Amino acid sequence: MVTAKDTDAGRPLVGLVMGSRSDWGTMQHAARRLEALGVPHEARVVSAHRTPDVLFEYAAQAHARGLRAIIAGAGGAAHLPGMLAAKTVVPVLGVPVQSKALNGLDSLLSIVQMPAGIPVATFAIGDAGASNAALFAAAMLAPDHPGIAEALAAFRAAQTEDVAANSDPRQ
Ligand code: RP5
Repeated sequence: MVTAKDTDAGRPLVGLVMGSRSDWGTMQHAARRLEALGVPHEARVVSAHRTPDVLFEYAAQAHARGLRAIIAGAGGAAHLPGMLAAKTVVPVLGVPVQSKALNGLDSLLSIVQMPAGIPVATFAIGDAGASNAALFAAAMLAPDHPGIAEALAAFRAAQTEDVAANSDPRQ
């Protein structure tokens, strides 16, 4: 069941941002999961390096625009999640994008090693991290949004059933 509060006239509850269009291959896994769970969201390219003013404006307006979580994906010297977190109280969920040079270890360390005071919840490198960040955002929203809670419970149940129905690895 999707309630009026869930959609709230289509106003996004989750901001999905990434440092480059080249991150979309990874971040689309978050978008797909949010879509499947009925979580209203938006997607934007916001670069810490190339568009710092846009980053500041996005973060500064995030709470007032109704965003309740920001999923931020970036690769390499991945400042985007930390810089967003520095400018908003909206929880930031960081997704390290797998870089070519260092396989995403650079992205992971850039995002996870925040000094005390400005937290960024950090997920696994790559597609799994993007997907899990979306599931985490849905779990954050679930207590206030029964439709999202229901969709999340259904996803978990289906996942469990799928393992049970395919438990013989030889088939
Ligand atoms: C980061 O630099 C982006 O998040 C991306 O992962 C990486 C490479 O960006 P492009 O050169 O592909 O635009 O800022």
